[in-house]
Amino acid sequence: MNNKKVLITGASSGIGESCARKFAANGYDLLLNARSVEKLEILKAELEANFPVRVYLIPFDVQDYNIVCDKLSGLPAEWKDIDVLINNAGLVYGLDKEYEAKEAEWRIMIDTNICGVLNMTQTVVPWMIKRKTGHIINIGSIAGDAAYAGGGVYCATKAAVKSLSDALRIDLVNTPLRVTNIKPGMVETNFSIVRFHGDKNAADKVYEGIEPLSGDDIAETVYFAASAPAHVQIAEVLLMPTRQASATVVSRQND
Ligand code: 8X3
Repeated sequence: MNNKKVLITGASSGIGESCARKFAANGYDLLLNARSVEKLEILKAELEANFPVRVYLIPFDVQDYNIVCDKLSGLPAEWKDIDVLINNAGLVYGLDKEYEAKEAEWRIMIDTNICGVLNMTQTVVPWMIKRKTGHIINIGSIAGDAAYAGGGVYCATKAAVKSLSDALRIDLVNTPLRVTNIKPGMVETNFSIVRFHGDKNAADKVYEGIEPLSGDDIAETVYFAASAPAHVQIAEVLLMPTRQASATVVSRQND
């Protein structure tokens, strides 16, 4: 135990779940958020069995401002002392052309990937300012640096995460708080399975002939940023597989 607390959104799978394991292994108490409480309960049992840490579950959808405010303001006082906020919850739907993307899908991407980050930030950062300590780590994407075909809305949401991170860093410059934007390239999680609406074959093709990053690879970098000395602010990290050079340039073994 190190008496520090981390809040992770989207903690029931992928990068969020890996971050939960990494921070638990380093003695952080954990506030874990996701939509599904069942998966969180399994993770909580595993973490508390393996590490001397406490886990508090906060299952809700980050899309809704009122729900986020309500659930977080109802936390017991000691759990409001959040040292690290990892805004990880995010998703992608489809590879449709921008003018053909389905409204219900692009709205969920915008509401989760952008509004979700804002909802959490607006609630937690004032508490951090009051305590004069805190680190906001946003999970952006290589997709926020340059758009790609069929990625219009997803790329736009991750470009927004970069702008929100940069502006927050400026807004907090006269405080001890730090802001980091982690921008992964190809990471094999359920990301592509969700993109292709559960079509595992389509998802597997994305990573064919290349060794993608894992959620654990990203968690290492997130933890590196969080554990840097207090005077060091890692503003951004862009990381990708060795055989990836940009969002669209990838070398596959069978090329
Ligand atoms: C995920 C990166 O390029 O697969 O955020 O969309 S990409």
